[in-house]
Amino acid sequence: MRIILINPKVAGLRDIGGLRAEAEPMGLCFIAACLERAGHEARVVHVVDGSDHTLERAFATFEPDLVGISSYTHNFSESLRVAGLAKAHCGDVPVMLGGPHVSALPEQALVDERADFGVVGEGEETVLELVRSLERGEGQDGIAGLVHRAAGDVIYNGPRARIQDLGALPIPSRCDLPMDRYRQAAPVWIPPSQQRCASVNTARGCRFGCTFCATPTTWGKVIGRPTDHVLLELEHLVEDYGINYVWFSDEDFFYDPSRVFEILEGAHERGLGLIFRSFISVRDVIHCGMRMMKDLHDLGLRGVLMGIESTSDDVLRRVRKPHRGKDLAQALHFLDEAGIHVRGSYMIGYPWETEDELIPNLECLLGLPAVEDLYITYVTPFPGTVFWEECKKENLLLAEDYDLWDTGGTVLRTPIPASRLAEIRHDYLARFYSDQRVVQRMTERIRRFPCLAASYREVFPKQFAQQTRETLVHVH
Ligand code: B12
Ligand code: SF4
Repeated sequence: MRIILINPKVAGLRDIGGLRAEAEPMGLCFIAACLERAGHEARVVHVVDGSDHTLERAFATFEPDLVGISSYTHNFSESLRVAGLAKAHCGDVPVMLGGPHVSALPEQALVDERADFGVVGEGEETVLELVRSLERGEGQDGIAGLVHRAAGDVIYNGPRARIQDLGALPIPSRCDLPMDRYRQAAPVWIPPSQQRCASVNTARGCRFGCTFCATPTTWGKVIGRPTDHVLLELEHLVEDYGINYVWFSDEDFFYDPSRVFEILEGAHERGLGLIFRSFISVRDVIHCGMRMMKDLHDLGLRGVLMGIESTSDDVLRRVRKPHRGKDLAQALHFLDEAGIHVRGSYMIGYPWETEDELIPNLECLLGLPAVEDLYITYVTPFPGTVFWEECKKENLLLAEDYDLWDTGGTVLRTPIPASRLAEIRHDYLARFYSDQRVVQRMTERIRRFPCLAASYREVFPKQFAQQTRETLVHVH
């Protein structure tokens, strides 16, 4: 069978601070590799520009028998639109939707006739069984993890057990992707213009249960790929794609620090010459300690993305974040000493946070060490999360239009009006990047690691005030 797997992009997605750096849709790459291993032809289409041209060309040249579309909450309506496009171009081809939104709201996947199947949770095994049933002209009643139609009803067959041995999966297939396009906008040794970046997924799930996060909804407990399996993929990325920079895109990369060490050490021993960036939680930095962070830096870990989310203990407790304010200061100190670049992600728009509380909470951030780079989003109650249930119960949802759920604006009734929140966010970010303490941090890092100057100059020119740029140029 010929299967196209699409990662759609909403044209005009709100840009809320540099995370727009594209990355390979790894879920689809895993599914494509499984389909290919089973003897099917699969093509992954990553719509990076938000136009229909790429899709229309793929439909015309590949002539699929089945189309799959990845659906986040904010692009659910776009996924349905792409489903309609596929049907229009490929003679009513069957369409399946999968991804975080469908995993949270299984039956919703088929509210619209443009979608024929929904895949809940992990897609690899369900898709293989679905394809087999379509080839044989059989029904789909027994396929766990699948939503389908039967006699006019939408039927969810119930969840599928998680794959326990991720090492049994093939190495994800990236051969259809624009690999020269992927960049990480963080000043981590290699300037974006010289990056050959790949995103590698080493584990699925997370140990924690933050109320706002969609990861527990789709995945639950963390299951890792065996180290050798990850190293095989890293070797392949270097040899076949000339990759020099890897982003570990799993959110609980550090669930077992000894595994992290093995992966980085293994890459080092193989002489792959890679540098790395990953997610890390505040708790994990403290658990690993400064010595280990330094060792990981020396093995190539040059940047981390850390979920700070708030500096207020009250907020952190309410959203069940596993760290507290005092841990944050210590973790940042360790990372600072280790020379690891920190991008902090922070959320505003909590339904209980007043302006009198938010402003000092943001102010607190400026006094902390190490954060040089900040990503501020609006807390968003993704379907299926505890926070979503809480917001529904308290009648806090303003918008049911999922297009707005891209974390680039509030969809909640908040004590601070939406326009004022946007103003606070805008003003704070402008102040953050020109604050002398932040500039000083960058200057210090470039002094310690002069080769970083080129990277900083490329990543920050627009955000920096003239004064900042002059300082950096001067130091260099
Ligand atoms: C890497 C990542 C990104 C990357 C790129 C992702 C990409 N190209 O797909 C970047 C950094 C660009 C990104 C951006 C955003 N992201 Co993001 N991202 C992730 C992250 C951390 C990992 C994704 C991943 O690789 N997972 C591993 C693979 C194996 O799993 P998977 O993709 O889910 O796929 C499996 C199943 O879901 C299913 N499946 C998925 N698609 C399909 C399709 C079909 C047809 C089938 C059958 C099955 C199927 O099968 C796959 C294999 O088992 C997830 C969190 C997470 N743990 O998943 C958040 C996550 C997906 N992101 C999220 C969000 C909100 C965003 C942003 C809106 C954030 C922002 N404001 O900037 C943007 C939107 C970007 C866009 N272009 O639309 C949310 C989505 C929540 C929701 N309900 O929609 C998540 C879940 C984070 C969270 N914890 O809340 N993201
Ligand atoms: S926010 Fe991060 S730490 Fe919390 S559950 Fe989600 S992935 Fe895990």
